[in-house]
Amino acid sequence: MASTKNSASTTRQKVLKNKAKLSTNNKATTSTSAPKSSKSLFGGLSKELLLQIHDLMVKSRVLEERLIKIYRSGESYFWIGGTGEEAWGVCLGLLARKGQGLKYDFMHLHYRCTPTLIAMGMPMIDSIRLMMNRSTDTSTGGRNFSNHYCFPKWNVAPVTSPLEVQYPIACGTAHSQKRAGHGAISIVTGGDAGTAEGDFASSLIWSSRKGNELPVLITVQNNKWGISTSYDGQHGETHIADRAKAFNMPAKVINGNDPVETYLAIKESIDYIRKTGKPAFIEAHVSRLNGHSSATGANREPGIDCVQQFEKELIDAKFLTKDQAQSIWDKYEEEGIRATEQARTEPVPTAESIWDHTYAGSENADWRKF
Ligand SMILES: Cc1ncc(C[n+]2csc(CCOP(=O)(O)OP(=O)(O)O)c2C)c(N)n1
Ligand SMILES: [Mg+2]
Repeated sequence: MASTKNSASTTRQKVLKNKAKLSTNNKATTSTSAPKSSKSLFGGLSKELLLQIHDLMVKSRVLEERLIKIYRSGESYFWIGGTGEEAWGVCLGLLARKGQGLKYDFMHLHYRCTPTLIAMGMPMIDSIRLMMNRSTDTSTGGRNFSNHYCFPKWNVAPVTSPLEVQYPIACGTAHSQKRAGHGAISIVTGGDAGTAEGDFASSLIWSSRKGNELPVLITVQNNKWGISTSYDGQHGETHIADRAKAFNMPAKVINGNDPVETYLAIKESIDYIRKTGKPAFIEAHVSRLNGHSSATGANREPGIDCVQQFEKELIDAKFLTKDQAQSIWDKYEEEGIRATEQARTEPVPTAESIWDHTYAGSENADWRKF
């Protein structure tokens, strides 16, 4: 694991140079310049915030590893999730304006979003109930698989299995938010391979029409893989963010394994969108630490481990001792075990409930009559 302070800050500098390159190519991307505070090791973020980010990253990692254990023990059918996206996802969740309705941000997330929801305050048991298909699962009543969350109370739209449909939907909520005028924005996340879909291209078009720009933060988590297809053979563009430049959006390429760089970049983009009502774009480079999903084994794979890396930086800076760090891991391990034991006692959905929340009662309700 290359996780010294020096290598972390070198990576930050490299990415900031990269961003500078993007912004010199396009006048509209001047807001991509490096935040002043990025010169210092932790970008001027407070110790309290850094420890909060670390705590939530650990919580998210422990939860995902618990979900994989549940899958392996035969208590669930499928795992897909966000190990490797903790730095990115936690910062995003902390920066979103959380609530229900047009005064708050809308979240259109993909299936690696556990860290974002943990940062927004989701208890572990909500994720475990979904994983174990319990009727007590508030997202889907036990009818969808892991990480396919839905929390209307926080404007978290349902995570979809078809890739990228969330991108144009985000333009829809952003349109309503613009009309309402409360300064709330829509935020959309998704993978690199999915950007091949027309829905992604549509979101660039709909969000950036001159005079009709929309307050939407369009993001891509680039882990360089789409199941088993590598990025390099699939993309003619150098950066996915280059595509946003063509639509005159401020576009950043960031190291999404670095929570400090990520926090500062997301904050700058969100501030810009709230102020101008116009879209912004972030491509975050992240790891995919347990492969695509349980379909490929969910085994640990090589890649930068953002949680371990950040923890080492905090310990080196004497913001945290090794013992304190261990007790955070232990605390969440305990919470995960307790939540799993609780979920085991709860029922799965009944056969009749298959008609709940469908067009039951309408002429199209019963497929047997088609
Ligand atoms: C429209 C559509 N096409 C194909 C799939 C099958 N599929 C599921 S995940 C995936 C790979 C997606 O890769 P990427 O967008 O990079 O996201 P990642 O899984 O790497 O986070 C594919 C092709 C799908 N779910 N939806
Ligand atoms: Mg990918």
